[in-house]
Parts: sequence; structure tokens; C-alpha cells
Amino acid sequence: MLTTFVHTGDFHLGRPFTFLQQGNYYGKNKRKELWKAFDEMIAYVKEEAVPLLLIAGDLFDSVNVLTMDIKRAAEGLASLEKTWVVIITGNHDYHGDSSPYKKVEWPRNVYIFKEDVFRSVYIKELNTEIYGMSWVKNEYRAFPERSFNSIKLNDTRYNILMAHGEVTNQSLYLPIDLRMIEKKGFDYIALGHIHKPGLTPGGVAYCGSPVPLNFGETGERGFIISQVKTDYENQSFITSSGFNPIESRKYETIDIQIVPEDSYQDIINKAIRCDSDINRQQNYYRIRFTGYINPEIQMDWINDDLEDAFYYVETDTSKLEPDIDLELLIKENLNNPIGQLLTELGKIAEPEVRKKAIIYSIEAMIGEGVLK
Ligand SMILES: [Mn+2]
Repeated sequence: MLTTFVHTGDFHLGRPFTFLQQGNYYGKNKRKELWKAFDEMIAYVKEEAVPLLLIAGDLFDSVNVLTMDIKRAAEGLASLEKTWVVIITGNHDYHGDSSPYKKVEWPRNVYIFKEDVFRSVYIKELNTEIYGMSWVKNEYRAFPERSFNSIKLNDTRYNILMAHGEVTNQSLYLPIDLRMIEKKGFDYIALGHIHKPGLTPGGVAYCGSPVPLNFGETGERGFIISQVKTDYENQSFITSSGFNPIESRKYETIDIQIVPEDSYQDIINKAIRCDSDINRQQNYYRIRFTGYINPEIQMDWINDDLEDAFYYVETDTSKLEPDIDLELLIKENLNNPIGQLLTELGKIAEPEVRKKAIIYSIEAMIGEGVLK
């Protein structure tokens, strides 16, 4: 009898991480964090003696991950002596010629779907049948409807569907028609690919990435744990699912509004006040400056000046506008070379280049005392 199961996926183990800020330090830490999350998930399943673990694709980041990484994952899964592990492959770790799943020996408690049509595996002691489709190439524009339609569920069993794709009409990444697959009557639908976790009351779930992988992945991360009760009277199953968070460094994107009255130190202080000291020393920050800045201030060193206050920080100053009334300046200098120069610079088509050219010339003219 199935009592409980864990649904995870999208670990992207073996991913090489790159960061804008200095060297390989952050990439190495990120790699460690991914393995820590994997180990934590394994430890949870072991301690709670969870009988079934579902991995809904993209366990590995690519078909080129190191064999030592594949072995490490296989060893972790092998340590789950009381657990059946069922895996489908995704677009990143698809089961083609160089499949990571061909490179190591998988333990006996692990079942891997290896075809891109729906097949099932029945685990008798859990009275559970799991249907799954794996990726064997890196693109699917259509859902394998024919093989899906031929599925006939045995209602006396707990039935699970596993698929890696996108709930949408059109996609290169296996479009899934949710209403169509829900009609079949599965007790639980374990999806992978979308990294934002999501759970419907009807038992359809994206497990999400257990560790956020970039600035686009915000919010809580972890895996899904489901409890199953048998309703003997109605001969059906009642599933209740919840989210088990895993602690990891978060990605934060923060907008900081600058006004022309701000000094350079004011700007630094505003950036540092964006979050508590504990959070700043923990998470990844992308700080986007917006608004109008005193043209005397150069932002070239802002990242260096913020570094010590953060575990990781990257800054974006491209939305910042110099506080210059260009029209007024040109008007005031109509009959001299300054006015002529500014008029010419104002004609530069590319806005970023125009902005920089005007700021630098004005700074130079202020520096030389030509302009006040
Ligand atoms: Mn994917």
C-alpha cells in the first residue's frame, strides 16, 4: 500500500555556474549547494522511510556531465534501501546516444523510463502503477497522444503519471494539454521542466528546481511530499500534497531609486539598506539603479564599493539617467563651441552611447572649469 511519496526533479546536477562577480568562487559554492540539496532530499526520504521517490526529469544538467557526478547521484539513490525510485529523463538529460543513464550502473531499486512513448511500471507491494514518458532527443513539438490515449488505468491501483514538459499549446519542450491528461483519472500527475513549483488541488504538480539556478528563479524551493489514504468505502484514494522547503541562497533583484541630490555615499548607503546584514551575507543580489543622478558622479566603481557588504552583488546602472537639462544647456551655450558640441552629441542615435558621450563631455568640461 502506498502511504507517502516524494516528487522532485530539475536538480540540474553537474551544472557549471558562471557569475559576473570575480572568479570561480561563486560557481564552486553553487555546485556544492546543489549537492547539499540533493543529499538533504535523500536524507529526508531515508529518515522518513518514504517508499516511493519520483524524479520528473532533468536530474542532470546535460548529457555531458561528469561520470563522477552521475555515479554520485546513483550512489545516493542506492542508499535508499526501503525506497523505489522512478525516473524519467528531460530535455537536459535526454536518453540519447550519450545519455548519462548509460554511463553508470544503476541500483536495483531505481527504475528509469527509456522511451518517448508512455509505458508503465507496476510496484506490487505499493499497489501503485506509474506511467511515464522520457525524452530521448532534445526537442518535442507534440505530446505523444497516441500512446497516452491507449493507457487503460486499473482503478484498484494508485495511478501516477510522470511527464517533463510545458502546460501550453505550443512549445518545443513537449506541450501538455492539462485538461486532456486530467480526464484520464490519475491519482497524481508529477510534472517536471518548469522551475517554479506549483501544486493544484487536483493533484497536478510541478516540483520546481530544488535550488534556484539564476536570478529568474525566486521564491521558495524544495520538493513535494504527498500522503495517500485509501477510502475503502468508495474504493478510491485521497492524496494530500505539500511542499517541503530546502534552504539555499536566494536570488534577489532590487531596484534602487536615485535622485540628483544623492551623493555617491548616499547611493552606497541606499544600496546597502536594501536588506538586512544577515540576508546580504547570504543571498545573491542584482541591484538595478534607476532615476536621475548628478552627472558629476561616476558609477564605474559602485560594484567594488558594495562588494564587502554582500555575499554576492552585481549592479546594473544602464537605467540611470544623468540629471542634465540638455535643451537648457544648449540654449545657454547657443553661440559657443559647447553648444555646438552638445548639439552634435545629441544626434547620436544609440541612446546608451548618446547618454555616455554627453555625460563624459560634461564631466570633462566641469573638470576643466569650462562649464559650471
Ligand atoms: Mn527541463
